[in-house]
Amino acid sequence: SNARPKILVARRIFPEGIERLEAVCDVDYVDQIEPLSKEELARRLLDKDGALVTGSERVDAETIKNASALKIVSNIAVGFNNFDVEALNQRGIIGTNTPDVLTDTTADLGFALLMAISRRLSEAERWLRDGQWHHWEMGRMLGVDIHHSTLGIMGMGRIGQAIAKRGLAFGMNVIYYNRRPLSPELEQACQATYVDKETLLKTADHVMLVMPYSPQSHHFIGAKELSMMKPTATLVNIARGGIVDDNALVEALQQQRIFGAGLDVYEGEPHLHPGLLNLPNVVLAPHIGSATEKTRYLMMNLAIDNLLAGLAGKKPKTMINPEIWQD
Ligand code: 8YV
Repeated sequence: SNARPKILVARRIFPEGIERLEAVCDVDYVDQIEPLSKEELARRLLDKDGALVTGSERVDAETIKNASALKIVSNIAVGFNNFDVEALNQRGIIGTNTPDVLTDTTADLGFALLMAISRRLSEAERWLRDGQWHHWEMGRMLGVDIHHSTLGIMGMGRIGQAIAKRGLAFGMNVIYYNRRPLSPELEQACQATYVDKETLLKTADHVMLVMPYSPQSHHFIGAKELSMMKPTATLVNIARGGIVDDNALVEALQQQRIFGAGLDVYEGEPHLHPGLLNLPNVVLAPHIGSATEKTRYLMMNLAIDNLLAGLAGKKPKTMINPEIWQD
């Protein structure tokens, strides 16, 4: 008789997910919110056919080296910079992610951060809670406008395009930079104009980062780029830490060389550059871009669908390395 597949669930997920998996697999469940160490992850993978991981487990040549039965690793995240795809490909191991289901939710948070930093919401609330509101004042908490300004989107994938559409509704002029321009049809759908990186930085009133992290996008925004931005411009990062050089960003914010930054992701998160915590002109979120109840369930269930498909020898819906698939 066919043995049930052995799988690892490397982090706590919703109980419904574990129930789905336990119905058909032998589950090694790491029911905790702390990520496994690299060694422990490698050890637990030794006898597994498949694994469900999150964006903070690093899956590379070393972690999968002795996992001789491993067929598939399913990431509960759209970003897969935690995977060494080349190492997976060499072993013929399937990798999957969770695109589409989180696009609008993440675009919403990008817009929330853009609006919050532009209108100084966090700073204003801290001031109010601090008991400082005694009089109306003409010059208090002056922000910068969002409507009818120029929105510059770096990285025009699914989430970038969803942000562009939100920008349109605010009457914004939308420009974007991407590795390559969108097709005329897609450009038409979000009324966005392709520009080079420098033009975007110099002309945007609001810069939104939505590109994948890779060695090529490491410190894509550093001191030089920040110095090209308008002093009234805002910067939002809902992509990945490491795309922004946080040292350079803290310095630019301390010297008020840009208006402010709205951040959901950080270099070395969950540890933040200590300078960020002391700045008034930032809005800081703890990597919650995809965090709505509906979307997190959709992500979990898509990741489980992918895992179960791969284990059953079927092509998973959202493979990150379809090039290794043979019918
Ligand atoms: C994940 C994310 O929740 O999808 C992504 O790429 O950044 C988030 O939606 C996070 O990576 C944990 O897996």
